[in-house]
Amino acid sequence: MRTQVGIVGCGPAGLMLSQLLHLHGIESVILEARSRDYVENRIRAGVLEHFTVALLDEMGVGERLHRIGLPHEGTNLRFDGEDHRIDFKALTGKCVTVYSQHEVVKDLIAARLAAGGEILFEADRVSVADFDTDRPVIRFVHDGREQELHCDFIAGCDGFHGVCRPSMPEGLLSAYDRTYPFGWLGILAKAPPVSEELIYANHRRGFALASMRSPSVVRMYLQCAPDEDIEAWSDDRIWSELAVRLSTKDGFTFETGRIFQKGVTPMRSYVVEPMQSGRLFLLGDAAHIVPPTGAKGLNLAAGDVAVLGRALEAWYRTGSGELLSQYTETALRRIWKMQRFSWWMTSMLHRFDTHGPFDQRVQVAELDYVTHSRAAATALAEQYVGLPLV
Ligand code: FAS
Ligand code: PHB
Repeated sequence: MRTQVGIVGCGPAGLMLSQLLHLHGIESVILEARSRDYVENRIRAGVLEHFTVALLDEMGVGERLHRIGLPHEGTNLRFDGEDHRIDFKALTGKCVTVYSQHEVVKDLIAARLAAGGEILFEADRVSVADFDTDRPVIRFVHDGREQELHCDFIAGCDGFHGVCRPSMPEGLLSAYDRTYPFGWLGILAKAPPVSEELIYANHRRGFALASMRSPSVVRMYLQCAPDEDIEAWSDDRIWSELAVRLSTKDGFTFETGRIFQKGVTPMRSYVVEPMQSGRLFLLGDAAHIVPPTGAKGLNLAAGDVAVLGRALEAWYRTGSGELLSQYTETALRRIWKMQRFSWWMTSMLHRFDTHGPFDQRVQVAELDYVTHSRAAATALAEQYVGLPLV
């Protein structure tokens, strides 16, 4: 097999890159380890930045997003039993859209296949080679047959546990890593949203987040131990803990419902540098992980796609490799700013066992400052809705 860009991974990064390249007349083939059904139903992120929505519109896959997605013009920080709204629209003129990552994946797969794009699902034993030459190759087994995909470039969009990052030359990568002393217990439930906009709650028992997926499905999270045993959390226990952590002085209550999905996600910050070696480029979770407090994971993948897509388009159109050589530097400038934002939101909103009374008062003072200073609220808002690409 032969194509121009071989893409490993059919998550948001791989699919967005394939679609963007297609718009520029550049061919690609996506190799995905899992089945189509699996990737289209994997529950992950929920909030799209203004910039990501614009990119999906540019790719021609925004129709369903605008039809069923939920535009949000602000969010709420809840602490000491009171709500404080951050008004994205008034402070930045922009908003975010609540639209599930797996819906984005469905839209992109449909668009790629409708345009004759090639996605090989359930590809086994994928390996990448010769990316230090101008003839890189991806080897894999599909339908029981060993195959080779010869290409000009390889895009490693295979997530944190993929094969592309480990295939980079020994000693090349520097990893920057922070593991947090907690995780998130997340649920999906058939219930109406507890509020019109998201609620990020700092409570003495731990962080809680009330989000949503539709007018009849909620997505909610509780800070928990990183290795929390999900079996120890009955539905009743989850709802009662959410009620405590989301409580307010004026008696906030909300409707519960049937929980149909629950799981624990550990929290970490992670970046590798550089994000490229020869003709191999890393995008999305293959290169970086953020704690989901800032709703950045999927959106950072979109940023990488925009930077590499523009560089590949220039190479094929002019033969210039200048933007390709600057991929890491350009992508990392935005990645590190969003790493800092995600770390800051996580530090401000979560309870740390190592925190004493002084730390807890400093945390509340930071929340008080952010929610009463227009300058501080604007800083939070412009980072939450999405910083410009460069
Ligand atoms: P992905 O991991 O989405 O996709 C990688 C793809 O590569 C997968 O389909 C995988 O099957 C495939 N693959 C892996 N190895 C392969 C191989 N050897 N061969 C072929 N294919 C291979 N972000 C938020 O903003 N908000 C959230 O609330 C949030 N919640 C999350 C919850 C969980 C449990 C996880 C794990 C992540 C969450 N994230 C969240 C982050 C998440 O949304 C990622 O940022 C996003 O999926 C990144 O997209 P990709 O880089 O495409 O990686
Ligand atoms: C979600 O809806 O899944 C979500 C929203 C905001 C976050 C994290 C997750 O910060």
